[in-house]
Amino acid sequence: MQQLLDTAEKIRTMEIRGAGRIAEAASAALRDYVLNLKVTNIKDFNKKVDEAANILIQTRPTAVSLPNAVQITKRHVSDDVPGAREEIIHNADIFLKQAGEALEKMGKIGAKRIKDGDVIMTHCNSHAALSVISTAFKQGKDISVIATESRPRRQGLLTIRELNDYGIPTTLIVDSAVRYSMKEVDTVIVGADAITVNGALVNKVGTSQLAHAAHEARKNVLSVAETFKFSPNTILGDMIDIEERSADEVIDQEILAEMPNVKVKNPAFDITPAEYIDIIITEVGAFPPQMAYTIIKEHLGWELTNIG
Ligand code: RUB
Repeated sequence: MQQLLDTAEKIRTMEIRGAGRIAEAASAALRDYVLNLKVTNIKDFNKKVDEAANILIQTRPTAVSLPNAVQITKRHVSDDVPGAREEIIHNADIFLKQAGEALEKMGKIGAKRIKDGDVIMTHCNSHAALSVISTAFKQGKDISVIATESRPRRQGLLTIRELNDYGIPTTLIVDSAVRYSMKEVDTVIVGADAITVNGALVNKVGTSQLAHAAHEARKNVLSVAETFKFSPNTILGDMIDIEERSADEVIDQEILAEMPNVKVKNPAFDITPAEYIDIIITEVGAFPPQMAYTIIKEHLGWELTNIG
């Protein structure tokens, strides 16, 4: 259990971050947990697995990839412990393999939407978005990137390092310079923490204003999202919970304490409506956001009738 708790803590504190990476870490943690789980009856086994799954799911509320990965990993039909254990280990191994392959496939599909000479704007630090950008660059396309800082956690600094290491010409801007810089941009490429059934994109706070500015300037907006980032529960009317993080990330607590009339709000994500998104690049193809229901139905295997 300690190992699983360590992973949960790393996800909570964002040592492991990004919707894809937290999904992979949770799936691997659950696999390693059942590997060492010393119970002999299936009822106890299932109870322990559910407890462990809940610990992982509760670490961060917004990225749907996390509960999806946990569900995909823990489901089993065996009613004996060795069989159930084997199924969960197998599920995790397949999930991790497919997640790695998805990044590559999305890179190839998305790169077709990038032309020679394009200027791309990206936000935060998305491995999926970077896969598309780096694939286009490796194909020899002469591209450059404008990357936002992404306050308050400044994930943009991770992005510019990665882009620099690829050799891609990159400009760092502060988040408030997005609209001013949009005139230079051809395509906006961002990742996703969740895609809802009506095709809305939930991603790092600031994504919606970036998409709004792109829409106003008639620039394309691509979101790159593995199918496991689509949210089945939104079919049931559930809303995506937007993570509210600590004020410490925005302002020093001592300074804040000097101003009793001031409070801080720090939402980590926001919601971009489907009409601001041109296409969603998944590992199974490029789709308009309006096709989100089909993706959920066909690729997550969940329909209205079988969601718990
Ligand atoms: C990260 C973020 C990323 C998505 C997609 O937020 O919003 O755009 O998670 O990332 P945080 P990826 O830093 O708060 O986790 O494409 O790597 O899955």
